[in-house]
Amino acid sequence: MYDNSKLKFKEFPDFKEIKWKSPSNIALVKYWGKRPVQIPMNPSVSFTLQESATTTKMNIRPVQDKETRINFYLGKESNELFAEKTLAFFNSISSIFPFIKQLDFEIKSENSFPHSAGIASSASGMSALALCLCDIERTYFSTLQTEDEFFQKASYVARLGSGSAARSTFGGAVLWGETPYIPDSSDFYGLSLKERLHTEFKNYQDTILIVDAGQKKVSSRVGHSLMKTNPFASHRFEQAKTNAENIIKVLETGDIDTFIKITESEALTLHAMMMTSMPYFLLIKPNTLQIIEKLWEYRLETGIPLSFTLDAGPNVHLLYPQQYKKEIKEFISSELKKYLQSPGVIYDYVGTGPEKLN
Ligand code: 2P0
Repeated sequence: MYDNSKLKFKEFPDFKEIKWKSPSNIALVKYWGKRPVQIPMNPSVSFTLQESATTTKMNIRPVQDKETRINFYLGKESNELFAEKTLAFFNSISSIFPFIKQLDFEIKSENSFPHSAGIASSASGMSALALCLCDIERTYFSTLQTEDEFFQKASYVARLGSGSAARSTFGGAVLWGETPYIPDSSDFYGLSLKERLHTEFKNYQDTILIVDAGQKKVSSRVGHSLMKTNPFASHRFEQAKTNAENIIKVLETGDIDTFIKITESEALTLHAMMMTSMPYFLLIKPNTLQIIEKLWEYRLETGIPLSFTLDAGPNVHLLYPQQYKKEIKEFISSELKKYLQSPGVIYDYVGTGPEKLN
């Protein structure tokens, strides 16, 4: 779709540093199951986060040896594994950006959140890389001149790095995957739902409770692939299609009761898919369930529309309208703190999307 043999330097200009900050996102309707190449089995919908982001600086120069070299720094440390992974990713997209083969890269990447927080750094990291590459194209080849073209291609490329990254190149809420309800939707890139967001959701809060800061035992890559043989998979994909359409309607109308039903059911279904895969596995911990039980009691007692979602891990994302921030903070300190590990609590909220920095 985006292969373009013209994107090659005939001569090298003076290169400037390129710098992008790109957010992570939290799925409300989950992507779990895919087919080659990075095509989701169902549409997913996410909130873009504001505080949890990756900032990536890219410096390029004409290739010195025969093959592209990448130096990758995560924070201040040189990271050989990330360098290798990024090189493999760049090689896989060199027909989209033929100039990659003509360049060496120095990439310096920093996450605003601790590694142990279990926030998807692949989403923010891959989208930041994709935005930098699209920016090289835009700057030196004068293509991608409209915002729509630029961010759509960035989302397409980010998807090839990590599926959920396709949803990190836009702010507000994002749909990735085809649904008949939204005619422009695509399996190949995300679509911003920002303009459709009801006021209720524009600054919705996502407070992340760190239940376990350890490395998870089963990767998302393995989790996705186990959906190929999961006996409930086809029903799950149908359910997610319905939920994606309904959550978009909810985001448009501000119907928080239905929002709660869909997001909590999606979170539990995601983990049910893990438990019913073969081999089966568990990523939630006893304290994940303790928190969910407490949350349900609290909602019943107070009437405050606090709900939860889960990513592929044990940490709990508390979702609620901004006006209840004070109450939720008190609830966390009095009832939930005892279930948490350092760094404990990360306050985030629906964000504005990626940003070019200079
Ligand atoms: C999501 N997750 O929709 C789901 C819900 C985790 C739970 O997408 O193999 O890192 O890179 O495409 O995107 C995590 O999987 O997987 C994920 P790849 P990714 O956010």
